[in-house]
Amino acid sequence: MDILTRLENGEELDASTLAKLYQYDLFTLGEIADQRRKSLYGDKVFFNINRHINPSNICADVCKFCAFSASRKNPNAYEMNLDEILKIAQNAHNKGAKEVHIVSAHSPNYTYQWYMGMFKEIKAAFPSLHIKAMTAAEVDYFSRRFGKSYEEVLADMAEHGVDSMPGGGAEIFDESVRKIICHGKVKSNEWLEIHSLWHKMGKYSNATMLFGHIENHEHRIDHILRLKKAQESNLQGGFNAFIPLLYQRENNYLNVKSFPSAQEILKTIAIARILLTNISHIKAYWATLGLNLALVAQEFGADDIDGTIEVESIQSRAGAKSASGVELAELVYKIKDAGFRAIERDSLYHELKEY
Ligand code: V47
Repeated sequence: MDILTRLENGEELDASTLAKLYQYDLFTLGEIADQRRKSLYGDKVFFNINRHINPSNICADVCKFCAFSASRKNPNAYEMNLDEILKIAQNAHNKGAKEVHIVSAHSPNYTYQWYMGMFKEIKAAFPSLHIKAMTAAEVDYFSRRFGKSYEEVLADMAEHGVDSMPGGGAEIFDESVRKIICHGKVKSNEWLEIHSLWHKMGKYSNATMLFGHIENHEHRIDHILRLKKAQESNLQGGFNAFIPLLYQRENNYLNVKSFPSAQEILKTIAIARILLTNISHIKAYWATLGLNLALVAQEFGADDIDGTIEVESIQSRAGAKSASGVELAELVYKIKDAGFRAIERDSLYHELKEY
């Protein structure tokens, strides 16, 4: 029996069998994914007005795919102080941002108290601003560096104003790939454990997957299945969105020779929608896909495009055309021009406004 029928019959299949989904043509996968997406959200495309803040690019870890952290390929090390960060949050708030997405390199220079205090000051100054901050990789780094358990770090984050966690640091869960691309950083089981502990606190987070580098189809499916399993055991809280991040190739140390075609990228998004029946949202992150492909992806299973971002430093350092974010008017125009309804959401996917 073919794999799609077996899936429809509710059979549980392993990653090597499911990897054969890539052998289907794009439109077969796209059709099923689009039906699922439409039955949930019709022709709505979700986005938010957000501001990315990356306090420092000085990093104790060395991920081969990363062009953001200060190194020989990026000699411009920087470290923001609290005033700078508060000014950015103030500006973003004035411009209508509902979320600050704060992710930093693993800088050995910030103290635990300073970092937690930064969240507290932002929350005190702008109580309505949702703070999405601290990847599981940062939680793990803080835990190792300051001798605290994951539980302690997560409890302190919540106490100091962090509302939800972003999905970064997941990369590819397969240990053999991880060893090559980000040896030394948070391990797959630790990443999953940190999110699970956060969910047990009744909190929400996202989950990413970095794809299009040295991994194969089975590694991607394995990654998706591990997330699905983790979400199954959540009694409260959980993953809001799955975000496949397309690898950007410039200014980094990963020696990749071939890159996925648009068909391959869209298949990955469609397969995610088909398999991840328990994660509500699939985000086609425009900063890695480009706005045009991210909009096409909305017909292949995605329902979200991320937001205005304002300043983007991680993917743009590696070649993406996302350094200055996107103007709200342009984002809305493009969503509507592609035939969708442009729905501004908050960080937890409550609908705020239709444009
Ligand atoms: O984990 C680093 C990725 C991630 C490259 O939760 C790269 O809503 C592509 O996680 N090419 C951080 N990607 C960003 C992130 C994220 C982004 C947007 C929304 C959300 C969310 C989370 O950036 C890292 C890493 O996988 N990254 N280098 C690169 N060369």
